[in-house]
Amino acid sequence: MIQLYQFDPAFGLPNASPFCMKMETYLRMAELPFEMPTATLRDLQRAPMGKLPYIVDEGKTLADSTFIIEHLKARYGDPLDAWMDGQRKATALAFQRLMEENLYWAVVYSRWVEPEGWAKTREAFFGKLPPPLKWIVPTFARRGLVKELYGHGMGRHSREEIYSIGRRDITALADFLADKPFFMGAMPCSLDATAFAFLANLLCPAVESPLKRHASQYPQLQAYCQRMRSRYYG
Ligand SMILES: N[C@@H](CCC(=O)N[C@@H](CS)C(=O)NCC(=O)O)C(=O)O
Repeated sequence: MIQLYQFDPAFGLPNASPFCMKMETYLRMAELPFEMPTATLRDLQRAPMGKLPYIVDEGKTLADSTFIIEHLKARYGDPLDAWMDGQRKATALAFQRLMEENLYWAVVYSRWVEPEGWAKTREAFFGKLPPPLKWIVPTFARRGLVKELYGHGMGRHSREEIYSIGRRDITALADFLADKPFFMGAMPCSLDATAFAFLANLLCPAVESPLKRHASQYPQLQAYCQRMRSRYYG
């Protein structure tokens, strides 16, 4: 059986990491049996790319949610995306990139740099570590992410600019979803795994941020998250 290594659930969500939640949601949507061994700090250190999620499938370790999904499609079939034509697939890829390569960094800023977000993030990701690790590891992890944020480019913007970039992404998602049940129309597809993971993380009651306040203005985003949650995590 597939083993999925990810962080523990937090913030009342299946996962506070959008990439981990995307992976778990995809497995549920594709109805692939999987188990989740409790991930430890050692699992993170063992992760092939130093990040979670990763999976072990019949002895093979695979990292990166998108590469993992490609592997699963090749091995077990593609029940979610096979119905889409090239144009739909291209649009889905563009929205996936919007969330994973751009909006993600605005979320990182709100959670890892802003003091209020950091207090919650620290507890969610490191609260269960034994002392002295729970005092040391968060500081290094935060330092690393601030560096990555700067390397990506998002971290070079002012606070107001970062939230303005994030707000535009959220508006684009809300306008594109509009009154459709799923992102690409009447049928769910793998983009919904990413979208649900990101939107549920943005809207979760546990963490306040300007991004959350903006997303909350769109009832279709709230309704979408409720729909996805009851359909796949019910
Ligand atoms: N492209 C990767 C991104 C995974 C990722 O960024 N995971 C974060 C959590 S959201 C992580 O494990 N960070 C730990 C670290 O950077 O040390 C994917 O799609 O799986």
